[in-house]
Amino acid sequence: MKSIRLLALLAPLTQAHYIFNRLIVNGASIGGEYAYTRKNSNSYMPAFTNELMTSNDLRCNKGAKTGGTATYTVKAGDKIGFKLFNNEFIEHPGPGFVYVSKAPGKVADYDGSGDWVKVYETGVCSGSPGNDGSWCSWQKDRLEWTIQKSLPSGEYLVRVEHIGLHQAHEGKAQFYIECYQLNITDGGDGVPAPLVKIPGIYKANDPGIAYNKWSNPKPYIIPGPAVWKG
Ligand SMILES: *[C@@H]1O[C@H](CO)[C@@H](O)[C@H](O)[C@H]1NC(C)=O
Ligand SMILES: [Cu+2]
Repeated sequence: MKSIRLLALLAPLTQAHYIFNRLIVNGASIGGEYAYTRKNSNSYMPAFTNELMTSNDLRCNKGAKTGGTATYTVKAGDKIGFKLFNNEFIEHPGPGFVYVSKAPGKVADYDGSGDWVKVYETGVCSGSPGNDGSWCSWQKDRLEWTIQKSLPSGEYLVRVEHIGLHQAHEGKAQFYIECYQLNITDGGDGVPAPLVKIPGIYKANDPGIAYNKWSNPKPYIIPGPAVWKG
């Protein structure tokens, strides 16, 4: 009885959480859950602002490790999808991002301590940021990034992130972060910029992190560095 009531309480909350753990390449699903995604100990639970801003966990989430994940080979120009576990949908308002970092050697052994570049972002499509449906990623089952053709070839740590803003006014933005390992071939001779380190991309009081969507929401300012266009 007690446990049933507890489940009923928890179900709507946990259903709203999500994990980006399925690789999609040009519309085709590649491997299963976590085939090329580093597992982390948060699973579908979010990490919160106060845990991440100055922590190495901001790279690939808590408990994500080097060594145990396979790497998939794709081509520059491919459209990469990061699909949610269990055919779920993004049902928190907020922005989405992809950041990449070229590994100095094998990406499987790379901890993400080098330079990163933001290669994709999505924010408000139309309407007020206070309305959940205004966010481009609302009720999508994945974030998608087309690899810039001029991105240099190499093994990359690919970090996908969605930030749920519904509790951000209480200092509790919800971070959903997963890292993929991609071997990108047929790349170009672009010079990705600006280069940033993680942690270091966000501050707790950035207007896009400590955002209040509930009362007279201000125009949303996307946090982090500019996107490299390629
Ligand atoms: C990356 O792709 C190159 C070119 O196809 C290949 O030679 C290399 O073995 C691949 N590396 C990994 C880790 O898959
Ligand atoms: Cu949630």
